[in-house]
Amino acid sequence: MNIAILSYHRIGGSGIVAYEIGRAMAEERGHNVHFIGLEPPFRLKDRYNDKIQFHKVWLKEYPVFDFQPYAMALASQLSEIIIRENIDIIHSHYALPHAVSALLAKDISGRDVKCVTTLHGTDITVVGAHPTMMNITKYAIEKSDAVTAVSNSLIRDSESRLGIEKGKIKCIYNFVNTEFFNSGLNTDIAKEMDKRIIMHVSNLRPVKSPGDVIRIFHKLEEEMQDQLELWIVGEGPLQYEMISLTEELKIREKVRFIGICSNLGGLIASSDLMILPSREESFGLVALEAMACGVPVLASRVGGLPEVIEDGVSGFLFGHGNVDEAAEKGLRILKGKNYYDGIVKEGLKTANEKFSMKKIVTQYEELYLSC
Ligand code: GMT
Repeated sequence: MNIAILSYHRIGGSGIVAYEIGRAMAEERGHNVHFIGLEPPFRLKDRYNDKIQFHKVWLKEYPVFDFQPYAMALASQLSEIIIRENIDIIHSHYALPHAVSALLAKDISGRDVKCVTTLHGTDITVVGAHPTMMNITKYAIEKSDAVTAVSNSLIRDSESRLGIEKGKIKCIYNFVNTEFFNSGLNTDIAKEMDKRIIMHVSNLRPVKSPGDVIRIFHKLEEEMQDQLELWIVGEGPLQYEMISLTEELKIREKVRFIGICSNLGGLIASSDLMILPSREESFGLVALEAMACGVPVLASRVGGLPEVIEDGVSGFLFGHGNVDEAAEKGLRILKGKNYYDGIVKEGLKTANEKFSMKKIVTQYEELYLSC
């Protein structure tokens, strides 16, 4: 098959999943894959394959436009690619704008190309559910030939918030590439540390409740006196509020802000606990990446996270905003060696079995073939 993949190819769960699906379709299953976007997927830069091409979307600067119309430029250039490359499937990650551009490109090209759309979360819960964008999001879902969501929770949200008919959206979970995330990656970083590392990875936006990371760490630190350090990986708008909070709680010197890091697997594998206290999370790919690295996860009981983590078995869940419950569970993990090992073992099993890359990529390939 000739497959076009539309995604935001920056660092972030949806871009990673989109890239890994395309890479596996080309490298492991012999399909021709065309990534289309403003920038190539960042993992592609280090990896050549003659079955993979990247097509840059060019934007025409014009002073009358308040904003460059990316969705239209994409639709126009994609309609040409459909014909030139004989595209069979367009796989859009995010309803907006990608699925809309894909439908428009199909119409312009006049070809019977199939449109597959994957919903990742904020495209529904934040953007799509907003009255200004609801009708076009619903249109993109209803007109796509097949629609998937990364968790059952996201399917329920899409059905209830947008009034989508039951059965239209199918759940295909996210997965993790264990080449980049595994317990063997544990690096020199950890060996040089005399403290245990508590980690948080996100884009530090309000939906991630990053202030709770600091509050939970503060409580863990109070109990474990100088044994812990908090590492924050990623960057985003709430970073300065987080820094102020560390100063207020007098723990500034125990918290490192690492920023964006390309060796994420190595960093995660060097840590002892991952905290993910989000207000909303359709799946929580970083939780799965931590489990694949043999690191226990302490996450809020929201969205798709209970589908990824079994509370008390493969990780721990707490009520969103309940810092006391989170700290109590965090201490249970950090203080009990046998307990810790049991959670790690179950987390690894979940990452390698329930969310195995091979199994999930097969589900996408079967979906493409069934369209
Ligand atoms: O979490 C974000 O803000 C980024 C966003 C993205 O585009 O990667 O994440 C969403 O998609 C990921 C991949 O499917 C999911 O693992 C995240 O849970 C989801 N984020 C939210 O629902 C808030």
